Amino acid sequence: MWNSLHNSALTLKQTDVAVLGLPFDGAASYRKGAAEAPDRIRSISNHIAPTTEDGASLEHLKVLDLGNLLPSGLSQEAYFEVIEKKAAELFDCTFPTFIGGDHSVSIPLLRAAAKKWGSGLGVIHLDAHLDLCFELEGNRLSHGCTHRRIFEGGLLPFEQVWFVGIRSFETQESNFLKDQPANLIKAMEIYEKGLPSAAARVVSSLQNCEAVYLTIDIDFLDPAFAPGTGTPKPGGFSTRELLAFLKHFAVLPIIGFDLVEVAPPLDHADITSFAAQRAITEAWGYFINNNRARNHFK
Ligand SMILES: [Mn+2]
Repeated sequence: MWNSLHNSALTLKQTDVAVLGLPFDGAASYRKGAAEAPDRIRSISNHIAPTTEDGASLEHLKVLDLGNLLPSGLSQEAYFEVIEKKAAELFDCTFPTFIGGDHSVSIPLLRAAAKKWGSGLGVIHLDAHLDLCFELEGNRLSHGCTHRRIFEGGLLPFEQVWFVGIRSFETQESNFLKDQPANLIKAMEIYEKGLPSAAARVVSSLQNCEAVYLTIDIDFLDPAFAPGTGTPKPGGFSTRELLAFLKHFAVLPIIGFDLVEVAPPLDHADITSFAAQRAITEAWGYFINNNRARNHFK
């Protein structure tokens, strides 16, 4: 799909979408492999027609695949500065689609978005985990610390982030949440009250935001649907349910998203990469034509 849509002659300002791979899994706490995801998902996409599941064609999309931004021997801090700078450039002129990498790569992405939109930004975090640890295994830039790093320094108001699909708590995260109530929709609540009700809570809360950023950890899905990920958590969602969430969020001014934690070496028959590719395709179908989302740069 991307090889038929990708047009290297486009300038960033001319694009509808820019794809950037972030092949970094140095901050995964358990099993690595997410660094291989951008290339695997690209490769799969080249065998899939550029159409949504509803039959809409994406052939009109102006797509520029920027390839991978490599860590190139940099420290994690230095690499993240490079990512943040690139993300800021992309947020200024296109709809970025970032492919991780472990979830730590969202730290510079969220920083860039928060610096641009500030209190006008909403964030939707689809994940089994909160990623609110102060520190994990001695690393403050761990994939388990993503949002904790963002809330520090008041970069983003806590009440404008929605944690959806949560079914895992580190003790330090539970302690943190005692002082700092979060917009939390646990997996069991979605199971008991239904997906539309969960989606409606998020949408009504964020609908007046100037911009909404979406970060999708593939372990939001149940391991049955996404076995290829570093820290799977049973009791999650089907691929069908993920796609349904995306459809609900189409009314929001989504300005870009990342999809992280796909780990091809841990996968079976590329199930997880296929799910990721599907989610990216549907996200483009739902979000790119959303006029509200495009107003900020057109
Ligand atoms: Mn996770």
